Amino acid sequence: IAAAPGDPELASEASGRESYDRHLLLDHVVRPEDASQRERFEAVARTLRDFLTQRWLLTQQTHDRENPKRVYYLSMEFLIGRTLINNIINLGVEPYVRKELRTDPRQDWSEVVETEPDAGLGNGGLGRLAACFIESLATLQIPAMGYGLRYEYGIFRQAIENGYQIEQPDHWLAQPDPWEVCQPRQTVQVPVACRFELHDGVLRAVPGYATHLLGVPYDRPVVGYGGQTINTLRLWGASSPDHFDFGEFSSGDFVGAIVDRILAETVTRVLYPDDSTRAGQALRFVQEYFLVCCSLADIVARFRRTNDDWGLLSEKVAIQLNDTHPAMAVGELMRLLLDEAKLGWDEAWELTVETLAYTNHTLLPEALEKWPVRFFELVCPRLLEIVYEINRRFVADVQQRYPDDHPRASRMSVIEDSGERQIRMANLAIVGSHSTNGVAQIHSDLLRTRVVADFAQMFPERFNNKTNGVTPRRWLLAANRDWAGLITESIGDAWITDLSELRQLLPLADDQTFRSRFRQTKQSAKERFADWLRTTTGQVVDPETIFDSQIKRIHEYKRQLLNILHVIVLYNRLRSDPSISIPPRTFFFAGKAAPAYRLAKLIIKLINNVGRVIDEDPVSRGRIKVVFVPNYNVSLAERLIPATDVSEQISTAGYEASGTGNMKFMMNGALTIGTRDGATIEMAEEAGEENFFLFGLNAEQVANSRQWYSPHWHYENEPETRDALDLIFNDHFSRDEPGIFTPIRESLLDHGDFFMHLADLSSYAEAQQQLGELYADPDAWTRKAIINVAGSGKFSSDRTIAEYAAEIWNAVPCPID
Ligand code: DL6
Repeated sequence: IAAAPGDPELASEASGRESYDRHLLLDHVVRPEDASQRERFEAVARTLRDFLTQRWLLTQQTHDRENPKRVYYLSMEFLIGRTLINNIINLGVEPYVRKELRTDPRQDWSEVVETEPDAGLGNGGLGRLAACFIESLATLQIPAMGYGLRYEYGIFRQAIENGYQIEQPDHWLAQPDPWEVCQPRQTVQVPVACRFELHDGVLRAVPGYATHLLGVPYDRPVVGYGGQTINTLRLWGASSPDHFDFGEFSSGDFVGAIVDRILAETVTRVLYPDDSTRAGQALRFVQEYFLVCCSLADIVARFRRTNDDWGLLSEKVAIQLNDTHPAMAVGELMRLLLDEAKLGWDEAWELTVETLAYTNHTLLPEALEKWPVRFFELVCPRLLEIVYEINRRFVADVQQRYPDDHPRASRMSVIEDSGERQIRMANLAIVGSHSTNGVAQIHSDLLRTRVVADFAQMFPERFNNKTNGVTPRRWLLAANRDWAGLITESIGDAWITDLSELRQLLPLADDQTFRSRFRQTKQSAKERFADWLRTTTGQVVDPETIFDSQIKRIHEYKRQLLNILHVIVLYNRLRSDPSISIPPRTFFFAGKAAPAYRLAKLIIKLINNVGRVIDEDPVSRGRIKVVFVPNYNVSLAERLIPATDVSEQISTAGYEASGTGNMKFMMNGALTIGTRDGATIEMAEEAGEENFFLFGLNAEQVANSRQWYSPHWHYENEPETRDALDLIFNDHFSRDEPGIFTPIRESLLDHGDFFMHLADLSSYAEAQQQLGELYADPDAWTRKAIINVAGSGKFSSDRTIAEYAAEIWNAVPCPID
């Protein structure tokens, strides 16, 4: 399309349709009237990509010319979801695209949008945050690039069979992705000191080789709102050098000749599906090394194109490490500066520390990565040498500062010596960077005072907080068209790029007409969701009931178990007195459990079984309902969040680093029932605690009561708690499979209930009771919901990114003409 990007006026009337037809014909050899839905989607997406390409190139040219400081976001995960509708909205071409599509009578707008598969290149919050961040970086016109891996298989597809989670592969790239552009000319080499061989289906690394993998870049446009800046997300695909072993080939071993290539491609084949634990899988180690090597080679090459002086590196480059997964960057950047730039150690070290910054995303000790030294020896021995030297110097510093404190030096060492020698990646990241941040105030505080207190004492200036945020373009403007439209009609559209503008809604909380219009938007979102659920899963829900959602990874600390225990409490109340009044409620659960996390998978089974029994029992049918929506992903969140009245944020206090789903619900007008944890604390501060349903122990109480906490006490002394548990243990929900929930009993009673479900159950039930009473008063409920939306402005990722830019990266916008 020969038109000014982002300016539909200048696109000739026919050009969009022509380009669409041309893509159908040339890419698929099909006439428009014969095209399949998938082909139509690809043609629309490619037409749009044509449309934005000039702007994309102009962004790169401007950055090359202006030579500004660039930000690089390194992340093993980018949970992108769908792209089409968000690009259309951010480019401001929606009316134009809709009009063009109407010229093809067989083209259905929503079907086109929904044909796109979710790019599930992440597990949960950490990956989705990365996707929000790159969108905000582009919107704020900051010269930035995301670096990640091009997994052929994203997070598994979850099916539910007989209540159990079944994992199925998600081959999202089975059909060509219209957004990506392969850039083979910018392929990089990744040295590896071993060879990979396949023995009986097991991948083995054989030491003693000097080979390399190839990192092939696949670029995706990241369109900022308004279409001014189009940044790049570069995902690396692994390959092997393009050669045949002619000896093997001519002897007839064709398979042997190409096996290297197949093994090399294995590196980026699949995303590891566990979000909070990391058993030491060697392939994951190679993935992390591969991401770091490819990205740093690329970053350094770009820097050198416009800068002769290595000393300018940290003035021109900021690299943010999304968790410790890319923390090998500390060693690899040192290697580049020492071995390739030939700098001395001190200068190289200063540049490394000033260039890198690290974000921590979890306080769970099992999620703090450690890699066996032998993996480094096998794959990247030079990196190990450098890490040893970093550590030798660092431990010497510690000993000099705290001369008699040997335990401190050993706690802080980057190398763990007890048992198998391992590298502590969080220690490496903190030592080798100038900034360590947590993702909500409480998380940053706990990080500083508990998890890595020694480091915070030694480097207090390095520690800071950056409370998470989410992009309002995806999570409000695109996901909730009616509500977004009503907001814009009432206060203008400045909120789209300055979410603090939502404060202007505050007086409207007292406006009867506005409240009733808010309710209409909520009701139609609920009806739309109910329709979608019925047609896609066959499950029928009543949109007149309260929609209550807990959607997130299934994990003990997130306490889906607490939610379902409360449902059982309600069920027992109905069983003992069917005449009591309980506001009709639908409890939605959605989320994936790590395939090896047995208790989390059993919790899914329990939720499904409770749902079935409640449906079958006349005493509860139609009054409470439990729905487990399978295969939670970004698109499902985009549907369910606008339709939700009650947001469940009920983690054990001190364990949820921030949460970001909590923010999405808040801006979409749900009321939160939650613990004082993560960013929920700041959300309640913004909206006023009186507009929240907070309950349970706070983080300090959780920590202080560990010594004496007894779940048995609650079981013995709280009749509702005991009755709920007994119903589970007596197989009321597992008549066909007696005893299956024994591990839940063991966890809650015999093993001490580490996540303190029973400690919080009664105050949770009490808060739920108050919530139910408020819902009976629609005006009072709606008033609080609007106040919540008005208070959600802080939780835009634009605000978060502006803080990173000002306080960590020292980066400024670079406007594109
Ligand atoms: O910072 C994004 C997100 C937080 O909102 C969640 O609270 C936190 O659980 C999540 N962390 C992870 C952990 N992965 N690792 N390691 O996903 O980060």
